[in-house]
Amino acid sequence: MEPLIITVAPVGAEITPEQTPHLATTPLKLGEVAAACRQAGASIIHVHCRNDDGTNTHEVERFAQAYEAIRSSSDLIVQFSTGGAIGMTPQERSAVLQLRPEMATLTCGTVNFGDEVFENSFPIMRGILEKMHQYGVRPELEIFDKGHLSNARRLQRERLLEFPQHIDFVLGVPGGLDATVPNLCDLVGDLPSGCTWSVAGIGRMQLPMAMAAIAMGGHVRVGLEDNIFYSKGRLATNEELVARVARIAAELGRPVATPSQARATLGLAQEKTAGAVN
Ligand code: KMH
Ligand code: ZN
Repeated sequence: MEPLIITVAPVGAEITPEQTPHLATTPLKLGEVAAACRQAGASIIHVHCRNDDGTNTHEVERFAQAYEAIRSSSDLIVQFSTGGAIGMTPQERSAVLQLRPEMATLTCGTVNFGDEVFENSFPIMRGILEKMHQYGVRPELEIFDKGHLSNARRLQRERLLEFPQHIDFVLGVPGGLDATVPNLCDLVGDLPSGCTWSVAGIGRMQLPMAMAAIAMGGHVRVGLEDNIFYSKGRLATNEELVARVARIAAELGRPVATPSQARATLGLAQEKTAGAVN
């Protein structure tokens, strides 16, 4: 099996500083988290930004500062969120693509999100994809529900998307598909040929989904965006969550990928960056 690509999603848009002291609210802190997670075995960082007070922001300037901080402290693959936070406009969510990150997420359909709705209509998806093409940004397709794969195939028929792609299954969002092994197997069996995939289990399903992905030959996303606990009642740091997956993967005979190996697996250009560990 290929080396394991671990994506760390350290911030997200849902958790608050009141819930955990480990939320990186500034670009400087995000740079520190990136370095620690790189040491622990991560090769991709999925980026959301906050203001100093912990509120959400998708301002281009803040993302530029975060990008610089991450780049000066690590050689991680930088993947921006275009999902943002519920209530942000598609324009706000996608403006950060002008910074030309190596990758960015594209959620492939609308989904209930707790009591709210995470809106990704076809016009919204097309608009984001067009900007990705304009700025040369590689998408990671975020799949919260089975129908999202059908939507991705429709975008392919419209010639806005080519397969194979890298896919991230986000399972266990209240309103999306449950994080179960049968659901994961079903999704993987439905992938267009040649796609690589990772899974992000929400809450206490983060670790079981990661274990299943390691065994199945997939890749893993962990981090406080999806789960703030290491174990019941014990708050986690991002690097602890990454290190645990790397440790278990090693026991199962899957070493973790360096960012350079992950770039090769995903077909991304190799970058010369500061802060490389090896
Ligand atoms: N915060 C969620 C509403 C993404 O980053 O692309 C959307 C999200 C997906 O986190
Ligand atoms: Zn996200």
